[in-house]
Amino acid sequence: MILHIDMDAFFAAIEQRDNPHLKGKPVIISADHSRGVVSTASYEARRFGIRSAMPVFQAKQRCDHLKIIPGNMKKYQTASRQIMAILASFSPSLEPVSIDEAYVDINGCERLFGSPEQIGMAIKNQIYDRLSLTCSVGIAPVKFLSKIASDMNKPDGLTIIDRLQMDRFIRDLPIEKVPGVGKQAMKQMTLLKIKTLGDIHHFALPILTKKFGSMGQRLMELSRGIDATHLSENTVRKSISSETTLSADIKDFETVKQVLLDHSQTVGRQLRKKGWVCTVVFIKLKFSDFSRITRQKKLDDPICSSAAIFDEALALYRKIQLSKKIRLVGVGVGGLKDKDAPFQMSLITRESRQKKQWESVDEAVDTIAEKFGTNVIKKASLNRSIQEKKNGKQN
Ligand code: TTP
Ligand code: MG
Repeated sequence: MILHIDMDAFFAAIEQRDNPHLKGKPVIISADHSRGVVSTASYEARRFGIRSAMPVFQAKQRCDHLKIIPGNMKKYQTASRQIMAILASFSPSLEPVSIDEAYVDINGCERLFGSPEQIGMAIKNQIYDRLSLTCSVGIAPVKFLSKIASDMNKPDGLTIIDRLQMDRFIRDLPIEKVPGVGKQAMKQMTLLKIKTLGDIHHFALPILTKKFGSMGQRLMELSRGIDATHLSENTVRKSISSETTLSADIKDFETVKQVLLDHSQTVGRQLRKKGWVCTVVFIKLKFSDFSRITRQKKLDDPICSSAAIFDEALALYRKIQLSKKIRLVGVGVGGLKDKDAPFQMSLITRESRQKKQWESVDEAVDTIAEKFGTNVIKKASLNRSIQEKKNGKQN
C-alpha cells in the first residue's frame, strides 16, 4: 500500500498556529515572491471562494475582513523538514513531492506499526502532537489513487481505498480527477463522452494513443488499476552519515581514529534508533587542498553496532596512503533495511558473536545517551583521548 500525505492549508495553518489572533479567521498568505497573488488561503477564507493563485485584490473584494500575511518561507521549510523526518521514521521509502506533500511506501511496515489505517492515524497524530498541524492522508494499492484519496476528505482526512473497493472507485472516478488530464485532454474526453476513468475501458488502445498520445497507454493502465510508477528512488533515504570539519588540518593517525570512532557512534546510534541495519560502511576525507575521497565496503552480514561500524571505517582508513593533511572526516552507512527484515545470515563465527555482544553494549549506551545526553557516556578509548587532550599530550 502507498500512503500519500498532504498538509492542510499549509502556510496559512502555520501562521494560525503561531498567531492565536488568526485562529478561525479568514487568512491568506501572499509571499513576497508571489507578486500579489494568494499563495494559500485558510479554510475559513476558502468559504468566500478565495483560492491559491487568485490576485490579492480579488480576494479582498470577496472578504472585507480578510487577514493578509506576507509569509515566512524559512519557517515553512523548517516545518516541512520536521514532517518529512516523522514520515521517514515510519518507512525508509519516502518520496517528498513538494514542501507539504509526500508519498510513503508502507509495505512491510505493518509488523512495526499496524494496519495501513493505524499507520495513517499514527502519522497524523505524531504530526499534530509535534507540530500542532493537521494533514490529510490517502492510502491505496497504487500511487495515483493514494493522491486522489488524500484530497477526498480535506481537511484532517484519512481515506483508504483497498483492493476490493478499487475497481468500483476507478469505474466512478471523474476523469478530470486523474493526474495528467488537463484542459486539452478534457476537450477530447468530452467529444468521446468519457466521463469517468472506467469509461476508458470502452476504447481500444490504438484509439486512445491516437487521441491522447503517450498518455493513452497510461490511461488504459490506470483504468485497470495498474500504476507502474514507483516511489522516486533518488529521494529515498539511502544513507546516514556524520562528519566534521576539524579545527586544524591534521595527519596524526590517533586523532583521526578518535574522530572516526566518534562518528561511528553517532551514525550507529541513529541507525539503531530507526530500527535499521546497514550493509555498507563508508568514510569520507577532505584534504587541506579541498580535494576529497570516499572509500566504502559492502558487508556480507548487516550490522548496526557502533563498534562494528568503527572496525570497518578504520579498516578503510588504514588502506589510504596519506600524502596531504586532512581537514574533514566523515563516516556513513548505506544499504539500510529494517533490523527485523529477513536476510541471509552467514555462519555464526567468533566475529559475528562478538558483534552481537557489542550490540547489547550499544543498547545500554543508547538508553543512557537518550536520558542524559551523548556526552555523558563514551567508549573508553574516546575518553582517554579527551583526557589526553586535556593534559596537553595531543595536538
Ligand atoms: P497545497 O498543498 O496545494 O495547498 P495547501 O496545503 O495550502 O492547502 P490544501 O492542501 O489543504 O488544499 O500547497 C502547499 C503550499 O504551497 C501552500 O500552503 C502554499 C504553497 N503554494 C503556493 O505558494 N502557491 C500555489 O499556487 C499553491 C497551490 C501552493
Ligand atoms: Mg497541502
